[in-house]
Amino acid sequence: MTLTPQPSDKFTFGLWTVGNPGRDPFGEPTRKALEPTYTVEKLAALGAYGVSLHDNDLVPLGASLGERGRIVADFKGALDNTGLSVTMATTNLFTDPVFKDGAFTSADARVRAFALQKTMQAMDLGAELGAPTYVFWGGREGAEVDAGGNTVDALAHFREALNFLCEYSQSQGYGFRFALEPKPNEPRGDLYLPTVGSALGFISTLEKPEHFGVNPEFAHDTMAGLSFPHALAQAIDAGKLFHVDLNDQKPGRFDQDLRFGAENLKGAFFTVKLLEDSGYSGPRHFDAHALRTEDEAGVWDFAEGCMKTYLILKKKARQFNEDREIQELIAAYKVRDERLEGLSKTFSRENAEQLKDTRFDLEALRSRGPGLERLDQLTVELLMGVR
Ligand SMILES: [Mn+2]
Repeated sequence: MTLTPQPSDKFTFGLWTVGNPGRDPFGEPTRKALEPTYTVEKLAALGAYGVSLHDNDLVPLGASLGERGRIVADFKGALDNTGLSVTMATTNLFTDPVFKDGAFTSADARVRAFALQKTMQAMDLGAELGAPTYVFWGGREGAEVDAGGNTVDALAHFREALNFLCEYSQSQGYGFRFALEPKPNEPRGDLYLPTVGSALGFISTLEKPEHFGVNPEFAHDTMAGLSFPHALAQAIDAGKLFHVDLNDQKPGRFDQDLRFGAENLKGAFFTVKLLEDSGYSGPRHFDAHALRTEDEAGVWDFAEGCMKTYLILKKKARQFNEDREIQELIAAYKVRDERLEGLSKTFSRENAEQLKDTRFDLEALRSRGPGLERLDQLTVELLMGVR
């Protein structure tokens, strides 16, 4: 298996990721902005499959129709020349100060209506570029203070907006699959729908939940001290993994968006293993950026690093699945009992009665060691390359 990325690996990057100029709340940009057409050429040369974009990553806010047409035509030309696809589109509903107190969830009806207008225009752009998936990351959908009494209203407004936009997509024949991207905080003090679980719960309240899934992000769960592989597993279990944002993060920090695998190698390994084992066929999308210290060469090192680490971990996941000792330990860990599994799988009065009459050897259950120390050490050795 080669460690050189191929389009068939389905690696994708947001224009805003490699295009991140290194601005932070305390400092000015450290790099020049990259032209979208140049970004497409560079990513294609590195073996990427596609790009994703916010409306304003490509078309600046306030551009005339003529300017928009020229920019989109140039961009399409770069896509055609390189064979790259646009795999996901989204709306920037966070940079403009108009969204300082929310977009879809703003307490101001005029802001909510403008957010719908801007999103419909961004969906038109995404459809024109052939994006199959549309992501909603509510960057400003949250609050610092709850004194305005908007917390319940905000969810109702959010629901109305998503229902409206789903109908818009269908009436236009766009057929987008929508993915909600949860995040606990930043840039707002507290964001609504902070976790994968809250997004999944919210989706079930929408008019057409079948068109909505989630776009979990490694850094977002990690910021809150949660396990990303567990969040990912819940999305897979619900059949709602529509897209995924890969990066890395130290827990308890600001949103670092580090290179995939840069910090938590075990978390990255189990993320890749889950994606590969589950049969997820969507883009492996990197939503991260190079360190602010870097120049443009560092940006491409960052992009290459994300993909290479994924491929190494994919190889390791295969090795894990083929490692006889590891698989024997897993088989021993997952204790089977045909009779009890038969009784507990589905309820019947008879099964319930038999279960109530069953005597369990609790001393044996209490004293049994499941062998996780050995199994985890073998995993670590495998990741360190000595297995
Ligand atoms: Mn993201």
